[in-house]
Formats: sequence, structure tokens, C-alpha cells
Amino acid sequence: MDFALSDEQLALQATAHRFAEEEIVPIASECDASGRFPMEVMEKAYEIGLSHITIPGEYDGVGLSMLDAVIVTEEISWGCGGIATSLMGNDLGLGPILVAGSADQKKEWLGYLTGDFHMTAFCLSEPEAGSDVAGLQLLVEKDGDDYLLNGTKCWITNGGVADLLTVFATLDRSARHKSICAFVVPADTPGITIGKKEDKMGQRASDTRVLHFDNVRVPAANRLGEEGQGFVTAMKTLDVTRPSIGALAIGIAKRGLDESLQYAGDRKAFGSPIAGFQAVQFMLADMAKDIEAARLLVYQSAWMLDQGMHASKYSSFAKCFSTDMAMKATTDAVQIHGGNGYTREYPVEKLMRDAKLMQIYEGTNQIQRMVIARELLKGG
Ligand code: COS
Repeated sequence: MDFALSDEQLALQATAHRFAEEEIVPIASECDASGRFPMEVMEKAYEIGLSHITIPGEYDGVGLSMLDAVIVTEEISWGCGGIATSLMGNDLGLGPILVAGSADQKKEWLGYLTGDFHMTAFCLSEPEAGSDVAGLQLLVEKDGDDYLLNGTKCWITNGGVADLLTVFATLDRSARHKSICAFVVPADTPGITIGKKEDKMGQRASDTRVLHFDNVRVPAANRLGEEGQGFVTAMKTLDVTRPSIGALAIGIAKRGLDESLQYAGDRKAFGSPIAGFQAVQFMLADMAKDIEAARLLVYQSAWMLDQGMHASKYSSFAKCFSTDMAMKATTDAVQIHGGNGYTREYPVEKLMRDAKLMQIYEGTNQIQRMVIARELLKGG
């Protein structure tokens, strides 16, 4: 077993960290306060190969392995969780094309994404179906050689800025997961309207929207996989992206640790820096220890995916453990900063707000525990 990163991975990590320091940190707090979507950062990340990172080289993509991808994601997220979510949202959005697209569909749509800068969005959640994917209601009907989509999606990351959507819809609501289909849909298709932008507690730089579909006509050629295979496509996509959510959480937690180490060294109480007090040292030690443990789970699940192994349980381990860890680590970061940590003058209160979303999206941590328990009980 070799725990060392290769020279290429260390270089990639350094590039992503430099990008976070130079391009993301300077605007993170402004985007957090205003909710502005930093499209210029998305474009720069795309130009230097830090976005759409999972598109294979054969489609002119960056072609990073999953292990490489989580290394990049952690560093970007160290700069800002909301911006990392927006960048990573591109790989989530194109995920169903990688999972279920035919050779022609991959050539066309991945080529579209590598030919020029285009954002993507993964459209799965609905007002009445977030955790219960099989209960989704957005209806698809056959109409000649086309399909018509009708319904509403919500909590869509990149919903207002994406050029390309992957959309999940059902042919028969009563048939639950067996009738779900996946489609690739250009966002400017007539009938799609962008609804309200969510005014979120954290990750405020990311664009989270409601999308309405009103008789949206989609050619049969845009269906990804067979009719009824959409549910499994969604699950396989999430198996691949959940380690990246773990990495995103680690980036936020690591920033909390770095800020806390700095603050504990500077801040004096009872005549000496608070870093000298065991009460503070124990919080710092726990943060560092838990970050390492989370990173091992994230790296292992990413490595398993790179080996082509079934990784549902490990992806859920990584997502659940890392995001719970980030919530605790950022709460302790605020605690170490005391009253200052509770103000917007210091970056740690943002980290705590950003971390909270991670226990909720891409499957709540209760859903992750369900996935883990089911895999355990079936002997996986
Ligand atoms: N890979 C391949 N196949 C899978 C799979 C996976 N990871 N997970 C499930 N399946 C298959 C099952 O094997 C089953 O196949 P059969 O029809 O052959 O029996 C089918 O899919 C249905 O699976 P299951 O019975 O487990 O579905 P449920 O409706 O009970 O629930 C959960 C599945 C809860 C795990 C799923 O709905 C889920 O992950 N929800 C959270 C979704 C989410 O992350 N939402 C956030 C929005 S996305 S940002």
C-alpha cells in the first residue's frame, strides 16, 4: 500500500491551491454577502483545466482520475465551498452522460462541453422528491419520435447558469424507479423557465434554482440509456460524485483548521496566546485527526472507483463521515475564534454555514446511512 501522491498529483494539488488563493479567496466573501455568481472564476477554472475534470481525454477532456479529481476539489473548496460546489456541479451534471451515454451521445455532448465553456446542471430533485428519487413526478410522454417533459425541478445547482441539463423524468408515476428515464437537454429548449434563486444560509456563491418544464420537446436521440434505466443512472452517478462531496467538506474543514491555527497563535488571553491552552490544543488536534481520517475514506472510495469497483458503500462512508466531520470542525473553528468567530469580519462563520449544506445535499447523511446499512445487510 502506497500512501504517497505522485509528482503529477502534487503538482495538480499545488495548481489548484494557487488558483484558490489567487482567484477564489479574494472574491469569496463578496459573493457570499451578495449572492453573486462568479462566472469569471468558472471560466478561468475551465481554461486551466480545473473544471469539467472528469471528461476523458478521448473527448478532449482533462481526463483526471477520481483520485486526481478529489485532490483538486479539496483545494478549490479550501478557497470557497460555494464556488467549489458550482465547479463540481459541472461534473455532476455531465455524470449521467458518462454513465449511460452511447458512444455517439458522448461524442456529441462531451465534445460540446470540451469545445467551448458551458456549464451543466443535474436535474433530479423535485419539490416532493429529494431523498425519494423513485417518487419523482416530472412526467415524460412519448410524442412521435420525441418526448415531452412536464413538471418542476428544484434545488438545482447551476440551475440559472447551465447551458446543458441532465434531466430525470418518469413515464408512469405509479411504477416508481422502473419507469424513470434520463435525458440530456439544452437549457435553451423552449418550455424551460428558470424559477427563483434560493436565498441560502451558506454556499451563497452557488446558483440554486427551481426549473419549470412546460411541454419541453426532447428528441428520442437525447435519451440516455433505455427507458426505465434512469434511476440506476442517477444512483451510479451519485456513487461517483459522493467522494467529491467528501473532498469538498475536507477543503472547508482544512480552511477552518488553518484559520484556527493562525488565530490561536495571534490571540492572547490571560497574558499568553490561546494556542498554549490545552482546551484549544485539543480542538485543533481533533480537527487535524478527523480531517486525516476523512481524507483516507475519500481517497479510498475514489481509488475504488478508479479500479472500476462497486463503491456505493465507500462513497457513502466518504460523503457522510467527511461532511459530519466538517460540521464539527467548523463549529470548533468558530469556538476557537470566540466572539470574533461569530462575526463576518472573520471567515470561520462562513465555513460553518457552508459546511451545513454538505450534510444535506447529494443525499442527506441519513440517506447515506441507509445506503450503508442496505449494503451491509445484503453482505456488500
Ligand atoms: N448502483 C446500481 N444500481 C442501484 C444502485 C446503485 N448505486 N442503487 C440502487 N440500485 C438499483 C437497485 O439494485 C434496484 O434494482 P432492481 O430494480 O433490479 O431491484 C433499484 O435500483 C431500486 O433500488 P432501491 O430499491 O434501493 O431504491 P429505493 O427507492 O428504495 O431507494 C435510495 C434508494 C434511497 C438509496 C435513493 O433514492 C437515494 O439515493 N436517494 C437520495 C438521492 C439524492 O442523493 N438526492 C439528492 C439530490 S441529487 S444532488
